[in-house]
Amino acid sequence: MGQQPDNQAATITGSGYDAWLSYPKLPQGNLYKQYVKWCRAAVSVTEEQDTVQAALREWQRGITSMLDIESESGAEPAADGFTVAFGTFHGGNPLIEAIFDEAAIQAVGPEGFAVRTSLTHKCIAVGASSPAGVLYGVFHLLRLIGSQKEIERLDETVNPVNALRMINHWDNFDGSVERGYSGRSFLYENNRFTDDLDRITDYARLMSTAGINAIAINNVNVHALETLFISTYLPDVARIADVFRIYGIRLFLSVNFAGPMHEGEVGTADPLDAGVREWWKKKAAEIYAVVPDFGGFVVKADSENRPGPFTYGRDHADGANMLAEALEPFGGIVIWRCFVYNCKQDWRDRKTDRARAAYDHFKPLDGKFHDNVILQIKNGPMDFQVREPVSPLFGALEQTNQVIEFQIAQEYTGQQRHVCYLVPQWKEIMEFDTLAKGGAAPVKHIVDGSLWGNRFSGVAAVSNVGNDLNWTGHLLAQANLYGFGRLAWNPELSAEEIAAEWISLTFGTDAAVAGVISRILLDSWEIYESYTAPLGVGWMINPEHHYGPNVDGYEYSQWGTYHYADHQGIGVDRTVATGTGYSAQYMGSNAQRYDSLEECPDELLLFFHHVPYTHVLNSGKTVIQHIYDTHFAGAERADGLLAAWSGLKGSIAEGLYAQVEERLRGQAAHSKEWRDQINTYFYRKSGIEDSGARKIY
Ligand code: GCV
Repeated sequence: MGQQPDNQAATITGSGYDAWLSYPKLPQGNLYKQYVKWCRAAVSVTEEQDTVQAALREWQRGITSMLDIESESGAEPAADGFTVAFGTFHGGNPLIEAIFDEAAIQAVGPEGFAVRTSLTHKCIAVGASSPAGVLYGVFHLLRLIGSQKEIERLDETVNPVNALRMINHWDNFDGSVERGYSGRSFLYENNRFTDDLDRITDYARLMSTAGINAIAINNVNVHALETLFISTYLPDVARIADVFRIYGIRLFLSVNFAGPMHEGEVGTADPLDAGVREWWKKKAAEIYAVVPDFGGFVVKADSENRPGPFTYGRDHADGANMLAEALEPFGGIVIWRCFVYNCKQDWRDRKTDRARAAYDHFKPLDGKFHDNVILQIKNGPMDFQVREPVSPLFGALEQTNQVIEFQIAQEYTGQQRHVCYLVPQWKEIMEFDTLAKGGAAPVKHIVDGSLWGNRFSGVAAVSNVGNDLNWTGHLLAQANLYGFGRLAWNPELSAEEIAAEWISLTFGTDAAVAGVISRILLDSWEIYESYTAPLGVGWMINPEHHYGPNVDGYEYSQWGTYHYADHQGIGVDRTVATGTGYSAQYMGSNAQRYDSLEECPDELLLFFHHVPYTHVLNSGKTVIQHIYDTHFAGAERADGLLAAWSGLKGSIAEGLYAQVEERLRGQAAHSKEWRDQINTYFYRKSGIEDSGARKIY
């Protein structure tokens, strides 16, 4: 991007660094002429405000690159008088003030924008209530141009559906990234904050143009030194916040619940202890003194060996409310994670069930949290598997702010070595009807706050970026990062639309190229699922690093596997009558459907039921034959992804082509390992032959 030193320019071209801000040149033609007509003149911007100026820079960069024209700000309009103007509604720009009347202004929310082509004023105007809205609006216009849409008759008002659109980094101060698959952190190295604010600026540009407005910069597993981010390292935190602010992004920090003890000043972290409460209040004041728009804290407590209120016999409302009290005077919020479970639990009784944990812990606390606490709930009851049911906590919490947590990092979905476009999965989850309030209560209306009228709500996700030049390791994994932001902004966008946007902004508008890449993306989740985890079983991965097949491998399998396979059958009995009773955490017909062997959807059968290998699915196949067939087909389809991509050679930049080809080649080979390990394991376990008599190794 423009910020990089010249000597890096050659490396950067074709590297993917520019991502969806690469602004590929547009083809000549009628639309091109239309764009030049409107955009070649001066752009009218009257505000000096940092974010508006950032929007101006983005505009100039975009049209110079896409249309090969320069546009000065404030200079005279072109001879024929066409121009572009943007600014806040009351920012003093006469064109904005003339084009948007009071009704138009009223329709725009705090982060929204209106974009209108006024023939009277010969002006395309982007108006917003806030500078961040201007930035979003300008990028919207650039996206329209970049994806070859008409701009002659624009009249749109666009507001984000979700108020909080957040990225969680799991970056550690030593420079490692927990579940990072794109190199090391670009925020820290060797227990120092980076000096490369250019890269942070480019990151903020990418995030804001995807619609992100909040970023937590450190891992939820907060280690000793990161505990000091709220004290010793505050000046460094503030430098990053200064960059984020320009792009409409509020900075959050993950904090260690035992912070008061780590810093040695207070001998306890008991949330009801007066000294502890004072300590956090003092910290909050210190933070806001240097980061006045600080977002708040993200907290992982009492989970996977993290400290928390349970140590003191307190509950999670006690813990969260104590922090909330400290932040409230400054407008800060506490994002308290519901990923709370005992990783050392022994489930051999077949009644103890990790899937139950979030609901069992948090449902009884509904209504007990302060209104600046948000519960952050993972999309499923377990942990970002390729297939899980939706967490039953959605719908169950009627009086509690909540955000959904997705994982853009592909921990269990190919670790950015395999392509797995996750937007279709996230869409399916957002559309799931929880049946709360008597029905028609999809997750998307719970997390956008409309169902229960929450004060705070939104969508968060674990980041997939690192210091790899292309940010995400696998170039196609950028589509997940962009897609998350877009979906968080507007859950009504389809996976196809988001893919199409990302493709045209990254690769240009060649329809044949777009068709191939779109197919690869849209098929990829199904393909990945088919050669890895059948019928909702999950977890068949190597311990610790979680990459690659290992049917009994997951580190917490010492108490019995997560699939419960023996020589007769497979799957986890989560029914009420004979299993863990997890199915009863759902509402109404959802509970019945999952509990019933007949009605349970095939793709989740083994999540809810333990069945013989000969059980016949709704598809008409037996479970064992389904396993064989999907693994053979999935591995073949992985070859197909590579073949499809190979057809793009010569049609896209060589650098981009080559890096994806290398990943898809690796994926195709690795899919065979998955196929063979899974098929062999279940063949040996069950002793049942493949009806197709294919070779099982
Ligand atoms: C940050 C999973 C991951 C952990 C992660 C945890 C969490 O267990 O494997 O690396 O820890 O989720 O979400 O807190």
